[in-house]
Amino acid sequence: IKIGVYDSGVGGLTVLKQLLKKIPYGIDFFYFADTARLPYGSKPQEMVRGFVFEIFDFFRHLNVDAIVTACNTTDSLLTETEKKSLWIPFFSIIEPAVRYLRDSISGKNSVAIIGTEVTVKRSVYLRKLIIDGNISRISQKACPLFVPLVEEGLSDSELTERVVAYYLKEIKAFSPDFLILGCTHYSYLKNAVSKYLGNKTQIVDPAEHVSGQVIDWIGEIGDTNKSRISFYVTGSAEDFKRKATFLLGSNGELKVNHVDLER
Ligand code: DGN
Repeated sequence: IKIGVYDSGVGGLTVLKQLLKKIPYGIDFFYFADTARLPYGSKPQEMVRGFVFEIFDFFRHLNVDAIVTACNTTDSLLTETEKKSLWIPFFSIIEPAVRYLRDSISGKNSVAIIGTEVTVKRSVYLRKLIIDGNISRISQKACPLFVPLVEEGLSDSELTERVVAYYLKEIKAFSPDFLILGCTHYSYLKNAVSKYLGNKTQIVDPAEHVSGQVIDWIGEIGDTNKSRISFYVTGSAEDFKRKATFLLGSNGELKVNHVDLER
């Protein structure tokens, strides 16, 4: 079984890591990172929609059997109809996190969402939680500097702590019961964010909720070979290899290929 996973950069590795942990056998994972065109979250919506359909075309050439989005920004930009009418199953990152919250909290709870500018503008989490989850105490905030900080390897720096305080000041005052990390890059900032917000706020990482539906779709796996990963990046392969080796905590040599999408 071949599964395509994509993001603009290293953020989606958090999703890949979860998938590998929960489906360690029998899968060929293809991880695509559009590093040459990162960040997605601050670019015009039509432009990013164009990028994502190019990525889907690339996955079509690789003959993947399903696509898992590891990018909230592009998940927010696609309509339900577009997701359903792809030639293979498409797994959303937003949907499972919303379901988790809907099932585990009551309308009395408060929720905050952080994400890229596009994700916040599209407000998919917000709308779904209000409509499906009956949540009325809800707020959201775009944190555009978070993605570059993570890409630069600065997740655990003092600079990040200051940027976290700068963006999350109002959210801290709102003191939500739950905070959704609505961008896969933000998983790397979990420590800094929870240190700033304090114990009252439970952090929800959507990357941890994606694998369930994928596992249901796969069903029984007869193949006992370890799952394999191939990486494809539009920017520097060397640079990505270095970052991904560190972030995945990998001790083997990662196979990273450079690709040009504008064929
Ligand atoms: N990691 C992506 C997300 O989950 O939205 C976006 C990163 C970016 O390109 N800004």
